[in-house]
Amino acid sequence: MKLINKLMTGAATTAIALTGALPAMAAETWDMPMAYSASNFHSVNGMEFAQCVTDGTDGEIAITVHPGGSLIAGADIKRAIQTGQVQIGERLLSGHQNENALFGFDSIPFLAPSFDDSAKLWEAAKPKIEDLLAEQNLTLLYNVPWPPQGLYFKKEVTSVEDMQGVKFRSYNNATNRLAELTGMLPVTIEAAELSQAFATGVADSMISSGATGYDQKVWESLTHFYEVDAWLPRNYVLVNSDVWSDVSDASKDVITTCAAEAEERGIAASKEYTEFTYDGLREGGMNVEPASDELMSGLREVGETMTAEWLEQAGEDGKAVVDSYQSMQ
Ligand code: PCA
Repeated sequence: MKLINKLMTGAATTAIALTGALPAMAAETWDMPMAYSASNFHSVNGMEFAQCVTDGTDGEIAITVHPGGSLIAGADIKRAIQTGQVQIGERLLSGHQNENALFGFDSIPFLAPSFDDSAKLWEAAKPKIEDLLAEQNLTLLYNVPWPPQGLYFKKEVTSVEDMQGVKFRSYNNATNRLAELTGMLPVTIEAAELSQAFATGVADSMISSGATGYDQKVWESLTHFYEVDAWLPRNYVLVNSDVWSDVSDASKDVITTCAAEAEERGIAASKEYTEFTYDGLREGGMNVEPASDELMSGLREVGETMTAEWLEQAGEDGKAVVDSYQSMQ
């Protein structure tokens, strides 16, 4: 065989081999760390989203979910996605208010205390948050609010004075600041570590949703939940922008469709989970009731301070978000 023929045959063989290998070569696995327990509604929703992508792309992109902070702890998930350590993941962005105050737009006390208000606030904030994420090599696929935040204690609390000196678990700057302004002692603890933290007395209180108290069976240690409806913080599913730009148009379509469905499903689950988990806390033996007027008025004062501080930190962009939200009311 002449050399040229040999080469051609070689090339043809390689081409056939490549074609045959294409589906396998194109197949990618994306690791998706999530910080909250496997049974949490965000995690269940994320697993459905992952399945939707895996099925919809015919395995071209297969997503493996790692809930409960098992692969990466909540606080480190954003960086892991940014740097490409993982391709995709879910994070509570208000946990990064130190980096940019805008990330805390969803944790301003009493600004948007219902699901409807929270949806409007998100609409107002979305362009700015997406820009901010783009600067950080992150692309937002979907986000879902937690149910309204209320206060958990190990005793009856009817005023801010009763909160003095209590050890308080925080999950972001806003919760930390709330503790400081009410005379509590904040300690940052990941949701996945909560049952243990309460059982060992590292903390005796927190602000969170009924969902997180329920998922972590906090009735084993705590006794009271007060409905405060302070804010509805959001979890965001983010993909590394370099990874995203390499995705084929067809797969992008599949992923954005799965993401839109996940967002809708997640919001519905969050709404449903609110009452369901209050009932669960009651069944666990906790007192679940609205906060007293006195407690609420003390918290509102604290909320005013926190709102002013946030507006100061978030500058013009922050003010634009709040103004745009208020114009929708
Ligand atoms: N649960 C999360 C954040 C907000 C919520 O309801 C947590 O407590 O960590």
